[in-house]
Amino acid sequence: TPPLQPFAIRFGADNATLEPQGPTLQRRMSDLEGLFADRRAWEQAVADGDPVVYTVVSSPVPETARELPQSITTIFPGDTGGEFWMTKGHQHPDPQGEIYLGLEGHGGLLLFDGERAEWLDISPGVIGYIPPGWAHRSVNVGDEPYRFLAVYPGSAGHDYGWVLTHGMGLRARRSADRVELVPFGTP
Ligand code: M6P
Ligand code: ZN
Repeated sequence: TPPLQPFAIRFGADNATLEPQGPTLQRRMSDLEGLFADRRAWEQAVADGDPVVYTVVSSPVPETARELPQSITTIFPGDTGGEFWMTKGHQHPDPQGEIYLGLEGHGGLLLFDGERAEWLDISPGVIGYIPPGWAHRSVNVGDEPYRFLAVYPGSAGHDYGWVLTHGMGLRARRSADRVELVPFGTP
């Protein structure tokens, strides 16, 4: 594929869209099988309307080598069995970095390199840096939609199986009025 020509990309209303826009996707609860600690609660949520947990809108920049795609992810507020709603999370098959810029709401960026887990609070105006080799998952810890802009190398790729095999080190649980980070194995 030849490189793109220069062009401007604008945030749409409420920072929810990019214009021009490329591919979009919606992930429902049923797409998050095996990710929440409480499987019964997950099954109940799927049976109980299978809500949209998050959406991703991308700019038209393709996921190809040397290009630099961007996307806005919106995670809706909620918890399943006490675990805050979150993205599937992935590792880059080609270890390359990525940044997340907080746009709306209050979230967290969970990072795991297979041994160490880190948690970054992300609010509007904060950039979370994802170094090469760290799997990453975003979590909405607030009561409104959490949105962030992601910018990532087009050849990084998405490995979802890695997270199913290795976990993410920590889970983010609702505890009274705050976030409780618990070890991954804790039910
Ligand atoms: C961000 C980026 C995307 C990713 C999306 C959803 O926008 O990191 O590459 O696809 O979040 O996360 P996931 O792929 O883990 O569902
Ligand atoms: Zn990524």
